[in-house]
Amino acid sequence: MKTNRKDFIKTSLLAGTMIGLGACEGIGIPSKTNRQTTIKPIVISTWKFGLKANNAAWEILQKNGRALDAVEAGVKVPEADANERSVGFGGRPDRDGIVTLDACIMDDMGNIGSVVCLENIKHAISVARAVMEKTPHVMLAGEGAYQFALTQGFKKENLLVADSKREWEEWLKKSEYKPIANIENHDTIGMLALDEAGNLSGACTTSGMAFKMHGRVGDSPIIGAGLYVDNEIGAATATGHGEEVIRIAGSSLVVELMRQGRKPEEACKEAVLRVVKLMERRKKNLKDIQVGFIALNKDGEHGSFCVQSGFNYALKTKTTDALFDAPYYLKV
Ligand code: SD4
Repeated sequence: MKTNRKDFIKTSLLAGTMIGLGACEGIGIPSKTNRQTTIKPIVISTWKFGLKANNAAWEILQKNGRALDAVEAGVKVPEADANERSVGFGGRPDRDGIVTLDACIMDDMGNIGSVVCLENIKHAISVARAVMEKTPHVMLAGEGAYQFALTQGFKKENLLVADSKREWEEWLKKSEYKPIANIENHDTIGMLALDEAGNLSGACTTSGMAFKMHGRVGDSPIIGAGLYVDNEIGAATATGHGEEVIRIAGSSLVVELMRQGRKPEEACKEAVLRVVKLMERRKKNLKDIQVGFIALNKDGEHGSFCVQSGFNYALKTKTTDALFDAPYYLKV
């Protein structure tokens, strides 16, 4: 089910009314009333592939499983899908024709793990989790990450599918790096979950911007940029042009804004306004980029905001399983 912005506002207003009765999911724009009950479990994730990913996460959440296990299982769905051309197996390559993956994971205890520029391993998120749980470090890069993955039993696989190879060969004819907002499908899955026990976790995984320079790292594997979780406050994750997300330490900022009292959508909006401000200061054209945030607070309220139309996110609770268009800044 896809919900457009108009329906989203309608639903949000209805939700705002129902929160007062203590009976609703608190969708979208926050209520002014105090929430009586926390919505849990709940899972949200970026883009349309989030719908299927949420279902996998839900399998765990509905059995009172940990949010950490849920987000890992959830994002593994697009990672394994060759038709999802922006994450894991089937992801688009860099300009040298090499698929390199970035991923990170964070739990309710402040444990973190991340891999950057990982090659030939499909489930980058599980390698990130292994970094978190089995090493004294929080981030492994490139060859070191790959060698570590092999020691943990991950199998070497060719991640470059025929369609991606063809697109890359086509791209080489002009070799112009001009990522177009929402168009090149350079999407990332970021997922946030609150489990029945009231604990939050998040995961983020991507093949990054198509035709990036070899060695380029985006926001997605950087804790604080592509993902942040504070189990006392809430969690946030980002998608879009990673350079702009890193510039404002995006996901950490969203969580800090929630700590200061902003509802999830307000916090996401304020972070997007920071992106806008720094784009304007640098005299860059906002139309050339997309940045979207999603956020989930400790009460199970969620929200989203992005630079321009086109970004959507998936929500799953006991009563809702839907895709929503995120509200956006750029109206023309
Ligand atoms: C990156 N943020 O590598 C990722 C890409 C993405 O929608 O999310 N695109 O910069």
